[in-house]
Amino acid sequence: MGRRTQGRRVAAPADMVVAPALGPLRQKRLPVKNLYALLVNPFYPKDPRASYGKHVLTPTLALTSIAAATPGHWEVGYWDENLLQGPPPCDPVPHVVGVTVHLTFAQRAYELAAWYRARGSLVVLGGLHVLSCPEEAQAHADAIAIGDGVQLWPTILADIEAGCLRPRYEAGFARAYSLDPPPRRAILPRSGFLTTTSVIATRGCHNRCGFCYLSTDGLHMPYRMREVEQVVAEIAADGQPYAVFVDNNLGSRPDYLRRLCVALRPLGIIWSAAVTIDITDDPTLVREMALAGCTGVFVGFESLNAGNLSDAHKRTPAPDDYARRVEVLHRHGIQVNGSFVLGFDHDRADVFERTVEWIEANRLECATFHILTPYPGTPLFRQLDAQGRLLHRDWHLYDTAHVVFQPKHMSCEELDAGYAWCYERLFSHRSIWRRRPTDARAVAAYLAMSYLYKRSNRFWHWLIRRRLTARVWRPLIEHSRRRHLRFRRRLLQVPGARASQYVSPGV
Ligand code: B12
Ligand code: SF4
Repeated sequence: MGRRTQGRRVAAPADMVVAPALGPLRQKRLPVKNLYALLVNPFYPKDPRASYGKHVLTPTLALTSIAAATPGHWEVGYWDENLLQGPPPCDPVPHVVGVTVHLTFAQRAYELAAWYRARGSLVVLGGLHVLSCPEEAQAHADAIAIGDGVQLWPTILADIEAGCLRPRYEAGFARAYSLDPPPRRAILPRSGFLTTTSVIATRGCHNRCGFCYLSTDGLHMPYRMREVEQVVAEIAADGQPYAVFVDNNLGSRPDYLRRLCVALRPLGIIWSAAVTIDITDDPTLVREMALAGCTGVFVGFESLNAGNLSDAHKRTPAPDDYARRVEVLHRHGIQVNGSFVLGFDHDRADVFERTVEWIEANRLECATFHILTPYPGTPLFRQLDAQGRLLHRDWHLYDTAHVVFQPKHMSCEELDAGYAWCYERLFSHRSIWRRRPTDARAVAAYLAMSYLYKRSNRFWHWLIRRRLTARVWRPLIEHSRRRHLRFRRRLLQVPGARASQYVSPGV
């Protein structure tokens, strides 16, 4: 029993945890630049216990999607505060500022809104948090967009031009996804991200877990799929060796995923995606994924306790079958990044060690841990609120790295310390070593990736500030891609070949 009761506090550079200063609210007004829209992704504090790499892995698709829906006579600017280049620009003062809002950075979004409005810009807020808390967001904006911004943004800009901006615009997510224009990635600072190809093929999920934002009141997001040809053309046009699918669950419709894989194969790229573990129901689909360039999947296991999963109404294979299923993915050279939620009602103080033990025993290449977090508007939020177990509504702490509710079978301090311990242990030399691939030939690449990507936060900070992320990572990704192409050829030649001998380091 090596678990400490107190998680170690890890120091973080100031600019990773504190948003850049904005300057005085009131100052001499500069002229507003007509027909210029600036799109902003607000700052959020980074948890130093997890890898900083994930924050610059790939950009959010919200702003590039909205940029694509902007009429041609508007100029569009982009600013991501998480690239650590200081406060967003205000010379010239934009005519319109569009800000994407998640609950963890809602406060920062409101500060930015006040700052730009004081300078004469019109501010439009959109995103998930605006959908779950519209009244709160309304107070800070000239207009709010509830739901799909791609549909709403052109109307909002047209109303601004006509001088009849309304305070609230609403659209659902039921429109055919293939009608959306491809995201406008040309506006991105390409050097700032490991890859600019964040791409989305589907929307929604066949599940509706009680803690997931997809079960937010008023959010009707049927599973929607884009034409595979559209997705492939979009990836090809961005010209990057590595793509990240940001779909909630790329595997909800296995027949669609199979078609997508067939279409992706000729591109010769590598990619990763979030899926549920039932993807392994059919190993031939997993093989198709490998042949199409899938090097890693992000799997929401959530919990190893069946009671927690059934409380959350998650339709999933039984946890005691997870290990076999992880092996199906590994056999095909697909790395597994498991996502685990801590603090469910069936979790007791032993959940931390049991979870990490399982991760190590099954050699998961990576894992992410989340303290159970009730997003406003979800069934979980309602339940904990009704039980009087919410500690506060400070949304910036609803980031899955802080305890915001009273757990059932442990204290808040135990949950906090257990969460910290999980990361500490996962990134320890011992754990990295225990999780190495069984094939000795794959170990060096695995170790290089584990140390570089997951244990080098100081290095990441340096790269982000200097905008060197793309330049430094590109050769490594290219190397991975070439190794993977060799592995694919082998997989085709020898049906049933075990991939572990050829496992790619992935990213
Ligand atoms: C990529 C991603 C990341 C990336 C980058 C995120 C970023 N902010 O840049 C990384 C890996 C860094 C990341 C980290 C985290 N993430 Co994240 N992430 C995602 C993911 C997978 C995709 C986001 C995306 O591009 N979506 C596609 C776009 C098109 O959809 P959208 O954002 O909803 O935008 C549409 C509308 O909302 C609207 N809209 C949005 N903004 C605006 C703005 C305007 C002006 C208008 C008009 C309209 C509009 O129009 C868009 C088009 O329809 C989502 C899940 C998902 N599939 O959405 C989770 C998600 C956003 N992440 C989530 C969380 C919890 C986190 C973390 C806190 C988790 C953690 N502890 O590590 C961290 C930290 C981030 C933070 N503190 O907020 C939650 C947020 C929950 C919530 N209610 O806010 C989500 C929903 C995942 C989930 N299932 O719970 N994440
Ligand atoms: S399986 Fe994942 S994406 Fe789907 S509803 Fe559950 S938590 Fe959300």
